[in-house]
Amino acid sequence: MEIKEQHIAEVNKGHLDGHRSHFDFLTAHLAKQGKDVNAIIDRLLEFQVAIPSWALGAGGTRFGRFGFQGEPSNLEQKMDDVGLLHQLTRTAGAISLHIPWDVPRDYNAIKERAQAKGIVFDAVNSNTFQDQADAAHSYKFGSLCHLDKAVREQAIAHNLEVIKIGDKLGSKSLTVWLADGSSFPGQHNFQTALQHTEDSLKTIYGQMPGDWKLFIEYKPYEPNFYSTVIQDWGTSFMLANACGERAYTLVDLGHHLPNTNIEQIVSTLMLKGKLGGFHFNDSKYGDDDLTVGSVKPYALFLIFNALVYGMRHNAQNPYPAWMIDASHNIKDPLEDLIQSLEAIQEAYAKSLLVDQKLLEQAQAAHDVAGCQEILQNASRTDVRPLLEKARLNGGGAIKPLEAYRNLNVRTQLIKERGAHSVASGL
Ligand code: LRH
Ligand code: MN
Repeated sequence: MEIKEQHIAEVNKGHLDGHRSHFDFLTAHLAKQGKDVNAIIDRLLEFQVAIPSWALGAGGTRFGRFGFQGEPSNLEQKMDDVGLLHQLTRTAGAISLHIPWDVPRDYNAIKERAQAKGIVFDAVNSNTFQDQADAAHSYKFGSLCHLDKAVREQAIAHNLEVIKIGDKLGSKSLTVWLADGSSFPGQHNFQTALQHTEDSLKTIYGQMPGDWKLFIEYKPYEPNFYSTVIQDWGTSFMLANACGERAYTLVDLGHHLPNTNIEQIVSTLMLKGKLGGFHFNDSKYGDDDLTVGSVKPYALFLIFNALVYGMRHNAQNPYPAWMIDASHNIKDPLEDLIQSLEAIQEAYAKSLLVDQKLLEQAQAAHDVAGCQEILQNASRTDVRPLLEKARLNGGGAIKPLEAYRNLNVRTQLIKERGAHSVASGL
């Protein structure tokens, strides 16, 4: 399934006038505030988010999975779906693979397919939280932290294999998330588990190509419910420092205990040059992996405000990796991802409107109410005309979700793939 440029031009026709009047009104309003709208639009277009290969089908929970018709049943079809998202949104120009769920059969064919769709390979993800049929050892009681050296070595070898796969595709980073932990007090010796994990990560880091980055993802609980070895940003930060300068902390928005101040974590990691990237999603309670911005859009804005400040003031921190990590239990996966991409672009655009100079002055004057006004002046601005303009400039759809529906993409995918095709992944 390909969406032709003229199809997008066709669906845009009905929205051009509305878009232009909103855009002109907003541009005039922002120009009065000295905002460079064109610079913001360029930033939005260069902002490419990696789509998780494991979130292109219907996810599920332990209570069940409700399949979605026309799911991509192999990596080629997953590339096609990311291509569709990128055609409509112009901000999904990358895919993040999860191994072994998405091992390429034909590397050259996959690379050509990606190139044809303007997609690059972002971080590859290892998986030592599930046992593979042919595995000699089980990860039931951990992987890189395991008491048994043979299990740790198996997990290290898997990560090195994942790097090899990513290297053949042009990826330049490995994300390690470990389910390793315990579900009952007394089950684990915390120190032994952490020391084994550190040594194992250092071994992986030591054999990573010199231009690669290691992203260490933390999570407080699930699937272990008493302790997780890499439970919080501090532990990930400590392990990244122990590994070396090309090891960083990866922030999955859903991996925080309720009411954690994530924007402060982001600021701290950027100041220390150790923020590697993000797994964007939203949540109400736990690691719910909901649509980005669907529950706490203001929290997302505050995180981007910290990011924009960091990207301006912390040259010591590399350009972060932007990735989505969501699971779609009841929504069409592509519609869900289109909404997530919109929410990410919206939060970024609003954060670019924050008058950081004015904020600094208000902070210096301890004008607390003034500080809030400066932030909310930006977050209360309807920036959607800027997102639409960026997409138009990039050849995308003014209203991607509406275009997806008007072009009957899902119906076409079901025709091509059948109603019962199932995607590998969560
Ligand atoms: C763990 C996680 C991790 C992935 C997995 C699919 O909760 O966020 O990033 O490996 O989801
Ligand atoms: Mn994640």
